[in-house]
Amino acid sequence: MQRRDFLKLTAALSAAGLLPFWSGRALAAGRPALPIPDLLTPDIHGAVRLIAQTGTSHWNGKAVNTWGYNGALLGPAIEMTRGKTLKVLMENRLPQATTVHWHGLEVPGEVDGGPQAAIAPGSQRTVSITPDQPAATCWFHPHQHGTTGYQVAQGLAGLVVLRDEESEKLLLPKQWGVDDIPIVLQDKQLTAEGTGIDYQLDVMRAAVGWFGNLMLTNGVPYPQQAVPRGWLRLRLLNGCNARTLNLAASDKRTLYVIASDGGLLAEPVQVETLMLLPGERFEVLVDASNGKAFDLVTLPVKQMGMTLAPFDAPLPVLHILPLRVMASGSLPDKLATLPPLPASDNLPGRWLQLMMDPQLDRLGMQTLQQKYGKQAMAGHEMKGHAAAPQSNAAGHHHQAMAHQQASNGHDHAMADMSHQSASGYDFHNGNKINGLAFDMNKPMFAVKQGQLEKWTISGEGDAMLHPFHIHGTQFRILSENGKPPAPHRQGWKDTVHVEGWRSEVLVRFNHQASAQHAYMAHCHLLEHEDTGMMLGFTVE
Ligand SMILES: [Cu+2]
Repeated sequence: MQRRDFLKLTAALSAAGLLPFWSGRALAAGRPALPIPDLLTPDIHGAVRLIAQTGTSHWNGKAVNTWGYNGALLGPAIEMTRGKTLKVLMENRLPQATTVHWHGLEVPGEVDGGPQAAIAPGSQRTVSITPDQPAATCWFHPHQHGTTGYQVAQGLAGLVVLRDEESEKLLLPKQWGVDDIPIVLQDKQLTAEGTGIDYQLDVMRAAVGWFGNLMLTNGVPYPQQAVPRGWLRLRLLNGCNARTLNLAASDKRTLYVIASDGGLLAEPVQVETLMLLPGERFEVLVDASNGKAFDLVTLPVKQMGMTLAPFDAPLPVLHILPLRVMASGSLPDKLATLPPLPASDNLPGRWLQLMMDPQLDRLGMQTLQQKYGKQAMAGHEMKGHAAAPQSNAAGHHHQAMAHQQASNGHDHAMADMSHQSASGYDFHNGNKINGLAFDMNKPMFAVKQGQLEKWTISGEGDAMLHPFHIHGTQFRILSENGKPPAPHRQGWKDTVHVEGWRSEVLVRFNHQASAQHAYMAHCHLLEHEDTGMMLGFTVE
């Protein structure tokens, strides 16, 4: 038997709970195996089929109605190759309209799957994707305006594994599900009976996002994975609606970050903890050659609503158990050639001011504190009025609009705190960009195809996290929340951290997007997006 086949067999046995005698003792009884999504490769016509459907998942011994692609929950990992056209035949067997957005892929607007590309229940849609960008771990998920958060929470999300010639030449671990391990991380909230996903888009979630107390890794709580000894490659996706994750190894072993959203970094970056915002991907290599078992854990974060148990302490999300078989991948010193950042002084610029309606901000925080107590506030004070933005005092001098917004919030809040209830307020357009809630019929601006631009995204005026995502591009971060980006965030990215301050990115759009199929730029905290913090733009 070839070693490759043996490893595959080992993985298959491990998944089936039938490990060989020499490793069987090591796996803890009762802990589920990590489900590995199928790698979906094109048929002889260069096509794959993606069916959005309903199904049943089992958590805590109860059957729960969930949604998935080609299955009951989540989806396959679709393999794509740079320069090769892949046809995706999509079918909607859900009771409501949905779209399939290719998050991170640079594809034309009509392929991108934004809110204008709705597929009605019972209908089909086919797109042709010819990726022309470096190898990367991307993903696909619904982008139906107003219900994106709901549909993702029901279980709709899958990975895209984009390959190219250069990256295949590297000796990185590349045996799917053996030493190249996809990891989709999501939190969920189940109903009190435990038989349904308890999704709510109310004033509290519109402000802080939907969150839950059940943490899932590829759809199961705290699974285990037997691995060969040596280098492991973890393809990490934060697929949470709103929750930031802060990953580490339980024994603090080094994580070697090799890729961000849009592909390989120039060289590996060593970190002990790795923050992933909602929608972000990173690939890390971990050295498992000492044969010792360890956990991948998520550490507590300071994000409103996300501090509650079990996230108030390091929470294990995956138990990793090295076997006696040796792995064959390695960690190269050099990974990819990234173009140097061009001078950005004379580039066309755009200013995107993220705004939360002060009333939404206040009512949302108020409800959060009433429901869950002070420990849910992540250190933000509710002194009977909207939270004072703590980290952005300086911003008010620079940005009149944000200042106005913030101070209005305070006055307003003080005036009607006592007689305003969350029930009488319509929050559905409570989140905005440049003063406007998302309007599907009005692209906000037009960008010239191929033109490099500098976009500044500002979160001045509120204290919330805004993981900001732009369609149709992989960009470079010039500054992130007023600071130079961390080394592992200096490569290709499609999501940038905005929190109380401003971030600058260098964007270019190589494909066109018409008004009928505009590209989106939005907060990837899905409840902010669904309540208006999104804009459409064209590329001509
Ligand atoms: Cu946001």
